[in-house]
Amino acid sequence: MNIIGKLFSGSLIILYTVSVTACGSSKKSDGSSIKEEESALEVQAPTFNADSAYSYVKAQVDFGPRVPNTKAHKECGDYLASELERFGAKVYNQYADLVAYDGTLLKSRNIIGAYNPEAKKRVILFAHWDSRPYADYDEEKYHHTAIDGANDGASGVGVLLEIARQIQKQSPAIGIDIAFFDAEDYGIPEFYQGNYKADTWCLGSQYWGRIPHVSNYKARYGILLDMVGGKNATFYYEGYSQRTANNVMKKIWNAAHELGYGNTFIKEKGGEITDDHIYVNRFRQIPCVDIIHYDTNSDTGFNPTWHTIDDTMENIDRATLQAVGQTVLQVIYNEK
Ligand code: AHN
Ligand code: ZN
Repeated sequence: MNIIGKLFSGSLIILYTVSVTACGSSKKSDGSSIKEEESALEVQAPTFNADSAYSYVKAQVDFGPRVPNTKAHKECGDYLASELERFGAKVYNQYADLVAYDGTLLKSRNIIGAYNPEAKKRVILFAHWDSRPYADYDEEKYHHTAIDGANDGASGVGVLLEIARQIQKQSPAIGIDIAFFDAEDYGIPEFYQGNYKADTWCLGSQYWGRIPHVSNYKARYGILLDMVGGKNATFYYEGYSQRTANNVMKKIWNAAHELGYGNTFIKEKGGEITDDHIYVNRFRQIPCVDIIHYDTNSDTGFNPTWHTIDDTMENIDRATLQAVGQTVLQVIYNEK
């Protein structure tokens, strides 16, 4: 869009000096004009508070490991639903008995907070809130120890609770749904001796994908936050997101770079990961992007504390929460 177009378009005129450098049309040598990338910073998004997000991560960890069928899980579920309510969302609870890889029935609960529920234009933000019953990437003696899941689970939920708090103060132009999926991390462990069973991860999102909290649920796109609180976190283009939601993914990474988080959001390809976004996309045809800590130097591809007993609060870094939270806020406040 050129400057005149921008002045008349109703977008923020005060910020046009910023956007002129990044947008506008330019003439190619053959005389035709090409539209350049628009700046992600035209709209003023609220300021994400990482201390607040950190406190929501800690509150979850303080319950103990949130393994389905435990007291900590039950209590944390109640806490999350009440927080979403406190932040003004319309809250839906989905209870389901989901069958784990070994036949265990998991008393599961997906928790969804809807903002502006009547709006047709929607974006869904999600994370898993359960934590893994096994430290199966730790020493063998810890394989059956449940992890704190400060990063793996609680970090994404903590960032989303802070986003919920911001939405209550100043609502974006579109409807937002915040979904906390259960039973993501009860997937088949390496040490299991029984028969292999496919699709054992992401049981909560698989359930929601088949039976969403409102019938015929649709959204423009979805953003999954998984392990978004680790130290020196790096987020690469995740393979499945790239194939099914390339435009949204580029939009997120561009926003991050404009906000100064270029060292965290790396514009290079990472791995392809089985995660909740796959099922939200597969069952509901919603393009989804997984923002997930990917480490090119580690054996697992994930951060060094992944599925170990070291996935604790000591390894949570507010700077990472800030980078992810501010980026996601910017992206959703840009939607119209
Ligand atoms: C697998 O390990 C197959 N997928 C990673 C999904 C996950 C587990 N995210 C967090 N914990
Ligand atoms: Zn996990």
